[in-house]
Amino acid sequence: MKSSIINLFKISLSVALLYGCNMSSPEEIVEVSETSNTTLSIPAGFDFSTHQKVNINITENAAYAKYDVYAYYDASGKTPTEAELSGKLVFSGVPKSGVLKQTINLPAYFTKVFIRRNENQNISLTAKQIANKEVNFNSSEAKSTANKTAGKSANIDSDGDGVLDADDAFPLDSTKAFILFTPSDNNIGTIAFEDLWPSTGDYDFNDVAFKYQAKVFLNADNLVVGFDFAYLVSSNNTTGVNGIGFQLDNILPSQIESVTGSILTRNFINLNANGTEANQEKAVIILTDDVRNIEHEFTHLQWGTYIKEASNFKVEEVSVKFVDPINTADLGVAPFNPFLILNIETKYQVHMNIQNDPRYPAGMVRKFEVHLPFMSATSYISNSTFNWDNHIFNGTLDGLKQHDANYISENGYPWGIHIIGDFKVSKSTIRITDAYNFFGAWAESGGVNFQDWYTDNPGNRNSGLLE
Ligand SMILES: [Ca+2]
Ligand SMILES: [Ca+2]
Ligand SMILES: [Ca+2]
Repeated sequence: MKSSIINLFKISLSVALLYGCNMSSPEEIVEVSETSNTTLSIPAGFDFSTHQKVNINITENAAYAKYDVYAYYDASGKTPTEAELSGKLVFSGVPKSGVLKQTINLPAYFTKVFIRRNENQNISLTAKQIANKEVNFNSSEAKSTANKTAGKSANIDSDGDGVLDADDAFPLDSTKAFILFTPSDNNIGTIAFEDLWPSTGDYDFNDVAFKYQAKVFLNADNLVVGFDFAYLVSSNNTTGVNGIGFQLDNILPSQIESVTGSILTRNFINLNANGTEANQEKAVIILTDDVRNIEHEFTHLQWGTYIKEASNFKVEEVSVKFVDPINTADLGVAPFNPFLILNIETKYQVHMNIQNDPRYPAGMVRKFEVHLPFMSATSYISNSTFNWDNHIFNGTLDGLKQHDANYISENGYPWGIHIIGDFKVSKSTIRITDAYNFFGAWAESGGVNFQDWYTDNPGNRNSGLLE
């Protein structure tokens, strides 16, 4: 299974490199506008999210039916073939007591989901409009389009979990039956951070960027027993030591049986016995304490030089198991509450003493975090009694708290952005507003206009300004 994930990431990266280097067309002529330093006027409360959390509510009238829910978008609105749905599976399940509910993350511009129902090989595929971030489906709506009598399989349930072998993603494991993917079974998401917080950055969003795919394992009751979080750091344009992780905002550390796969080598992260971060109110999972840990090869850094070769990074995976099965509503939707751990001082040490090996700067501490807008800092940060250094930024602790309130800068920008899909970051020092023509208009509309600003639709982006 892991090799297929690696291929998925590799394919996405090679496509990114291909497009980044070789594509050229008239609308991609590089022209940095004179509005580079524009301050964005952001409607109050806008969180810069490019996605929507959609509740899928399925009501089943038969005793047993298997569902597959797909995320698919076509501007023309046509119904996809089964082949076109390949790779776009978000989750599967068999309703329990007639009910199947999950919450999924879809790009904001998606208008429909596609629900495939299989009741004893009577198969239907129904397009359902998303209304008020909900989809309600009743099995009476299902119109069978195929009756594959020839392929009827015996009603075998080898592991006895109540899900037939043909429908069971783990036919020999009674603790697991289905998978919920974010974004889908053959797609990845991207999280990109600015690392100058709380100073305002250059907003190129390429300081630390990583791709991810989450696979949440569900049992026959459609409850979560664990999940895998695969990730690939695709950008690390910084001389500091930056870690990455995420908080499960509604899960306590004690609900987690184990976390495996965290890559920690810098001795500033303390873990509980179960692998969650110590001294945290909520469950915090650290992916790595230094994104450079996961390069294939050492690339020597000096102040002002960058690691740019994404192929130097490899796919890693963290696996989480729960003590007792939990609701997906409690788990939240991947990528959960992701954050960057900043060690700003390491930058300065590198800067001031270039002879030191920047891989091992002294004085790394668990201090600053950068989150997506309106996401909360971990309790480690909120409860910290650390003597905040004022020299790094022109502010007092009060000033810092103001910055901390929503992770949106005074000039209206976030320090992190999450995209459902393979997001191409800007070249260094190229502001996102220059690389992406409609980012500014999208943000100032509160996310209403230009919802597909980050896609490669004609006119959206200036490829010459992207990595
Ligand atoms: Ca089974
Ligand atoms: Ca099973
Ligand atoms: Ca930057």
